[in-house]
Parts: sequence; C-alpha cells; structure tokens
Amino acid sequence: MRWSKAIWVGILAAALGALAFAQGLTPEQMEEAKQIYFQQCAGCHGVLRKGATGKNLEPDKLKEAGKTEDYLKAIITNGFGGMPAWGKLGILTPEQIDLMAKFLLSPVPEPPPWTFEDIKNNWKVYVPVNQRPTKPETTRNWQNFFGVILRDMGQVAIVDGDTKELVKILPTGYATHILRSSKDGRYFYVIGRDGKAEIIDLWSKEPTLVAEAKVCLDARSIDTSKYEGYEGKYAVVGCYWPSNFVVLDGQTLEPLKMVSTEGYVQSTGEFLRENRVASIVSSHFSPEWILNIKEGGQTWLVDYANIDLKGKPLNVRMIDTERFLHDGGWALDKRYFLVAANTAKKIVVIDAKTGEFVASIPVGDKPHPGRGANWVHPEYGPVWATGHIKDNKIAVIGTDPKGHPEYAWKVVKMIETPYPGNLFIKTHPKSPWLIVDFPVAPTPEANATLCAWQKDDLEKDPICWQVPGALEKKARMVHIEFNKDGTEFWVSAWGNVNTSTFIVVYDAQTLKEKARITGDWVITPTGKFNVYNTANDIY
Ligand code: DHE
Repeated sequence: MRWSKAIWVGILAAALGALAFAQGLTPEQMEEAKQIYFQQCAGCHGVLRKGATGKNLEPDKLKEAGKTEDYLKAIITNGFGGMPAWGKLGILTPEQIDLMAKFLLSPVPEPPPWTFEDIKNNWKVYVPVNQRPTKPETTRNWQNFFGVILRDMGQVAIVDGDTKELVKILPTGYATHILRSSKDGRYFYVIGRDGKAEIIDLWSKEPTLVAEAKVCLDARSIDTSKYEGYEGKYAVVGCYWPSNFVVLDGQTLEPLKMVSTEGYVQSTGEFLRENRVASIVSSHFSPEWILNIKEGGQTWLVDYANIDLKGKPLNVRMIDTERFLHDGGWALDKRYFLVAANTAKKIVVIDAKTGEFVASIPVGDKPHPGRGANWVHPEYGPVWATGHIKDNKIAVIGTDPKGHPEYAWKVVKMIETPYPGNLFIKTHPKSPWLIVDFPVAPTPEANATLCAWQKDDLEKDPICWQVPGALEKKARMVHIEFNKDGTEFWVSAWGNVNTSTFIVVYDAQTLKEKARITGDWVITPTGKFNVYNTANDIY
C-alpha cells in the first residue's frame, strides 16, 4: 500500500502532539511555543536547537546537564551573557516563559521544508524591468537616502538624508533584517527573518517595491553580483532555514538556482542539517560571492559566472575557517574580508583576490563587527575594528600586509569600553570619531549610551553620553550610519512595538545633536543604510 503524504503528515503531527502532551503541552500551546521560539530564540540557538551563537538547547542535553524547568525560567526571565532578559524587558509574559521552559524540555519539532517550487509560487514582479525608469525620476538627492528598517512593523522607511523628511514607507515583511545596495545604488535589496527578499527602486518618482520573492523560511543575508560586467545581474540570499543559498535574477528576483549548505563539520565529521548561511559579500576582484557558513565553519567562494548556464560547472570553493561564522566586512582596500567567528572568539581573514584563508585572529568574547569600521591610523596604517557582545573591548586589527607588515592581521590595540554588549561600530573617512553602541549590555543606562573614540589617538579616553529621551522610551540605541558626505551620523532608538521613538542625528565633527527624526511611524527602528555608503562599502 502506498501511503499519501497527507497520511504521513497526519501521523507525524499526531506523534508530535502526543510527545507534546507528554510534556504537558496542548497542541495550541505547542504552536504558540514554536512561534515564540522562531521569533526570539532560533536565530542564536538554531531551529534544531543544536546551538550556534547561543548554547545547545536539545532536551536531552539540557536534562543531562540538570537544567530544570525552574532554571530555564530564571534564565529566560533574567537573560544570560549576550541573551536578552526576555522577562525583565517585558517581551515575554510569565505565562509565556513558563511555556517556553516546558517547550525546551520537549522533543524538538521538525521544521517545515521550503522548496524551489515554493519560491517560484511566491515570487512576484510588481514593476516589469521595461516599465522602470531609465534615469532618476525623483528630484531628491536619492544617493543620500537612508533606508531605515522598522523591525517590528515589517517595514522599510526611505528617509531623505538632506531634508530628513520621510519619503515613503514600504511594507517588506516580518522582522526585516538588512538592506544592501546595488552597485549603482539605484536599488535597495531587502531581506527579512521570514526569508522574504524585495527590491526597492529609488529612481521612480517615489521609492517603489518592484519585485519580491519568499526565498526561504528564515534568512539574514542578501547581496548582488558586483563584478565588472555582472553588475546587478544576480542576487543571492543566504538562508538560515532550510540551510541553503538561492541565486535569483538581480532585476526580477526570479529564482534561478538553489544550493544546499547541509554538510559536515570538517574537524569532527558531524553532519549538519542546519548549516546556515550568515554574512555574504560580493567580490570586486572576480565574479564571486563570499558566503560564510555558520555551523560548519566554512567560507564558500561561489563563482556566479556560469550560475544559470546548463551543463556548466558550479564552482564553489570551500575553505575550512572557524566555526560559527557570523557578520563581517571589507578592509579599507576591499580586497580582504574580515568575518567574526563569534564562539571561537576569532576574526577570520579571507583574501578575495587570491581566494585564500589569510589569518585567524584571536580577539575577545563574541566579536560582533556588523561590517566593522575602517580608518588609517597614524602608526598602524589601515586598520579595521570590531566590538564584542560579551567583552567590554574593541579589537583594532592591522590590515595592510604590504605597507605595514609588522601590524598586519594582529590586534594592534584592544580598547576598553565602559560596557560589554556592543553590536555595531562605525566611522567615515571624513569623521575623526569611531562611534560605538551597547544595545545588548545588561543595564538600560548602558543601552541608552553611545561612545566615541578619537581614531588617531586611541589612548585618549572616549567621550560617552546617554542619549536624552532613550531611557524614558525604554529604547536601546542601536546601529550607526553616516550620511553620504560624512558630515553626520544617525543612530536608532530601538523601543518596543507600542511606542514611537526617534532617530538621532549627530554632527560627525563635534558630536553635537543636530536633529531628531520623529513621527508616529518611527517604531522599532534598527538598521539604517545610506545609499552611497552602502553601495560603495564605506564603513
Ligand atoms: Fe543581525 C547583520 C544574523 C540579531 C540587526 N545579522 C547580520 C548578519 C547576520 C545576522 C548573519 C550579516 C548579514 C550580512 O552582512 O550579509 N542577527 C543575526 C542573528 O542570527 C541574530 C544574532 C539573532 C537573530 O535571531 O536574528 C541577529 N540583528 C540581530 C538583532 O537583534 C538586531 C539588532 C535587530 C534585528 O533585526 O533583529 C540585528 N543584523 C542587524 C543589522 C545588521 C545585521 C542592522 C546589518 C549591519 C550592517 O551595518 O551591515
């Protein structure tokens, strides 16, 4: 007898339901817990709960380690290391915390699949390529637009960097994560936690969503082909679940190719179904993307020259680097790519020109650079820096093997910060300051604080200040972005979904507040991306 898929699914669901009942969870509670786990926990701990940036949460392992329901409730309420205090912050209710503690001690539910067919069926072109403008129709200075993520609203706001006016709000999807620009800056490419990718056209009279595709069920990264001759031809999305990368048409987001990243941890031979794609950058030296495969600890160089040609080889070079790769950015020369292996407490360096693994540099606990910050130091030459989630340190690394070989790929300076819990640091060639946030530090006062170090004199004490109004709004100051000419930088006040907050604009020379962007639409602002700086990798 051949059993239909529906019968199998029914049996599986019933089995899972029975398991859940065994842990005292009804099917409805199980659904709620799965939802909360996906929204708050899976990013760090993985859908299969094997751990990555966060710890392993498999029920057997928890039980073996003597982690009781009460212990789990206390951790979820009060936070731990870089993990937010979900209870204290008011994000989860005591009942939800109770539910989550039970859920963690229950068998791990099977995450659903998402096929190439599913992507095709969830792909839409809103404005065909031949109906898009051939030159900018907007009269605004679109190269100084900022794309501001309104995380919990599932929106991206386009704000005019010259006038600070809201130009347009576009619906993007659940918990939009990052924006990246096409090489000419015309398009913003958007990716959200729900795996939905979009293209926003900034040349239209007003910014317009021109295409969208639901590429996976969970994702964090997107980029485009930037090598000469291939500009904007392809886009690539790095998926968390299912673990794969998907190549799309760069103008329409039509899915072209799906490549699984399931595989083995080279050092242990362990097979990983959850082997997620973290950060992606697009090489300027060859038609290649650099993909960082988190759990497996590999950096993949994906040659996209032949990617949609039948019968041509798909050339992927896999380099074993370090485990739990996360975020990273280019050095000043845009040849060397530096990426955080956050649990290994290392920064990995890849040479995009030769395709070689150059160095693995020990830094502090849980490095988290965002894309990092680049400048030329009077003694060390070109340097790149990262902050850390768990340590109160900024590691400054020499990046000029030719001109300053004695400092290359070494931590030339470890700066002490007043708090741990940094997520992003940023500078601009025209600003003398390195700006640092503390959104995951353990106190609200630290979360509301920003610090600035003088780039050419790292011995000097920083200037730190609590942003007025942030504490009252229960907001964490997060993610710094400079405007096109580097005269000002913007920081988001990340509050909760019921409260509008603000984006504060500072003078990049004096650090004085210049303006505040407010309005009932400013809800949960997180990342902000200036068109010119994002297109040109200026950070
Ligand atoms: Fe992010 C970048 C993953 C939590 C805001 N985030 C990235 C990148 C990855 C990543 C892989 C690099 C993309 C690239 O360059 O191609 N982020 C994750 C997670 O897995 C994690 C830890 C947990 C999760 O569940 O998502 C996580 N990230 C957060 C947040 O809590 C932040 C502050 C708000 C949010 O959206 O949830 C956040 N992440 C950002 C931002 C960037 C980012 C703003 C881009 C920084 C930049 O300047 O490029």
